[in-house]
Amino acid sequence: MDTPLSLAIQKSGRLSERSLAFIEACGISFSRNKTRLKSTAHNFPLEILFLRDDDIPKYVADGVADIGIVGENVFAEKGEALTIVERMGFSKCRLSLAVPQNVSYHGVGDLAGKKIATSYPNLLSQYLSRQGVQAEIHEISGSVEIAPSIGLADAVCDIVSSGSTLLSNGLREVETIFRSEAILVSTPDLPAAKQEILDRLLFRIRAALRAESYKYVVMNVPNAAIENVVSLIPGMKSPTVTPLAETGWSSLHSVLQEDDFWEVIEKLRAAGAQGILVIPVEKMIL
Ligand code: PRT
Ligand code: ZN
Repeated sequence: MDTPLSLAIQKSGRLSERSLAFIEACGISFSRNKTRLKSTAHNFPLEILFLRDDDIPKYVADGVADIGIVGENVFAEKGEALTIVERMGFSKCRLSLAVPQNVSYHGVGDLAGKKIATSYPNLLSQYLSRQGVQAEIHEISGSVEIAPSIGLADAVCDIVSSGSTLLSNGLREVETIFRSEAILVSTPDLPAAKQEILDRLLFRIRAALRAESYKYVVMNVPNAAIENVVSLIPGMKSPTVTPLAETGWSSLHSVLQEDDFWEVIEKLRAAGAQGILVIPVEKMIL
């Protein structure tokens, strides 16, 4: 048996569920004992370590884990020399500056000399120095958003997703300084045998990622409209066209990208397509 590749994921929190779903989508199964830090997969040379997200970059850098799934915000803040192997497309959020709603704001220069509370002192200080603004960074580890209301800071720099936390704390988002999503990171110098396992894992991850952004569509099209309908379907190779029992009609099968899905469906209907079936794609291997 190969020495397994070790993957660090968040033990419990916003990244955990989707990280586990990816392992499952890769066809990898393991039993989990919630009190244990480590599990070994039954059907793939993979060991899974369950950690706090903040610790993942360092554990990977130190070689305790070979790869890890972590928020890009945490990765960039920690500054460890790791390779970003894949962007995972979930847990999208941004790191933003926010000020109390009743304070006027004309630009980042207004923050000069002010006190800004954050859990991301490195990303914030890099941003402020790029902007040529000097401010006092007050590092706190949690509940950053209450800092202005208790007089601890004039502004905050915190993770925002829907914006409702800022709103309910009387704050207004004024600058986005970093955009983040979950990423897969690796030590830059994996031994060849482990790199080979990572390549196998990546092949599966990419098939699952690709599948997420596509739908399989089946529709009935009058033969006279086939050429027009086909010209409306972007990407992939040409669609499959098979005759229906009813003369003059064909069934057309293709894949559509999620992004422009509805626009394409509307155009297909206008061009004469009927009985359109939309089916999720489980894996897509090119
Ligand atoms: O216990 P552990 O240290 O492992 O977890 P944690 O509590 O430090 O992290 P966790 O689970 O909260 O977040 C893990 C990662 O999820 C973050 O590093 C981000 O990459 C990503 N992520 C995505 C978010 C959010 N969305 C998010 N909304 N992380 C935090 N938030 C918080 C934010 O701090 C703020 O308090 O949610 C609030 C804002 O949300 P909205 O929707 O009100 O704007
Ligand atoms: Zn954390």
